[in-house]
Amino acid sequence: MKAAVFYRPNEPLAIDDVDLADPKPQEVTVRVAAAGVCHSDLHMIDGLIPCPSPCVLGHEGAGVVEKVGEGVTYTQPGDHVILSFIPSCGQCPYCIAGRPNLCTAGNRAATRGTLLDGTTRLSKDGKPVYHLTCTACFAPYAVLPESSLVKIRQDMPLDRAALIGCGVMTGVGAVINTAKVQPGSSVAVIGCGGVGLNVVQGAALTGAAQIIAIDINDYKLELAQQFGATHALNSANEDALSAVRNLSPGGVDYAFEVIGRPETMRQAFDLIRRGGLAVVVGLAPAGAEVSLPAGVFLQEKTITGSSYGGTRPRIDMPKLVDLYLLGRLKLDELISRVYPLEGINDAFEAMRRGEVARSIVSFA
Ligand code: CND
Ligand code: ZN
Repeated sequence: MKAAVFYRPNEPLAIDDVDLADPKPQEVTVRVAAAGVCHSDLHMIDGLIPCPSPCVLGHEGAGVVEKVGEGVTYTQPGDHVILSFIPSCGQCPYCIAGRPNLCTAGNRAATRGTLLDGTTRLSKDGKPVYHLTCTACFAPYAVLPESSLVKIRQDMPLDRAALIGCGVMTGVGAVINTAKVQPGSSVAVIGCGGVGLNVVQGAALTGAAQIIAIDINDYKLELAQQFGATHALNSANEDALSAVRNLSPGGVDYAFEVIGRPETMRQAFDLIRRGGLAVVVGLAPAGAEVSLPAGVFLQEKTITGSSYGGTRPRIDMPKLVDLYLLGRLKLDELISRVYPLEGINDAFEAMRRGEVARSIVSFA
């Protein structure tokens, strides 16, 4: 089959023929319907975050179960599923504590680019090809661990469902699971791309009173207002700190960094009030550090990261599907463009130029 393969940073992905073996025990083959284009993959293409090579990218997807390996009990052929980009072993202390997004084996496999047993089902000319985050969904078929699948209602359109696989879950989850934003609070969101717009809509869902969208692209700020932002600030033209202090004296209750830059992570910390919470969602380049003003620790501010929106995928994702089907979660508005697999590099260029909320690759 054709797949989008990463070989080296700072090069377009290759649309190459790769082989996909049958699922082993506890694994499943999924026919991918659609895959969203997320900036994490672009960070790898840009060489900011390490990526095993060669590797089929794509970590935001949904599809239909085609085949199940021995011992699979959760799913059967024909099921509609969202692909979760962190599998879970179900047995480590994190999984037992209800934090499968931190699963030791799942995170190890996801970054190493293998399935949970340390091997790959993808290959080319008999040599292993890695599966980004066990999903590798920039391809018409994927083999995943059973624990990477989340069954969803059959009446949910699969291209919309794909977005829940990363951007929507990561953004809404950062608000609901990680920050637990309270109704009536003030929220700043720095970076309103595919993930940040979902932080904005997550904040709107929780009933935040003030949602201040910050970006350097006016188109993203317009989108953020459609997604529930009450204020929009272009930080290329005005100083975000003083503008936010004017809107929310003393600082906001919660600030979210959704870009992946140390400067804006620091900005999120500076924007919160005493006792406030800053949440880092963006992925920083490998080796980057953030410095914090030591004099303000007695202000009891908190800064934390949010991996995959702190999700327990099989609990949260079906709820997001229900909210969409009830008309309470915006997904249609996120899909700016639809590309065939061959257009994947154009999709990343459009993201780089800031032209899209999200693009999807469609295999329909
Ligand atoms: P996308 O490119 O769609 O959005 C980034 C936004 O940031 C754009 O709207 C830019 O205009 C804006 N921006 C860039 N620089 C600045 C700046 N200096 N000040 C203000 N705004 C700026 O990216 P995305 O939404 O797909 O991804 C955002 C980050 O989230 C990225 O780092 C990605 O790797 C990360 C992420 C994290 C997780 C997780 O589990 N935590 C999962 N997926 C993606
Ligand atoms: Zn992502």
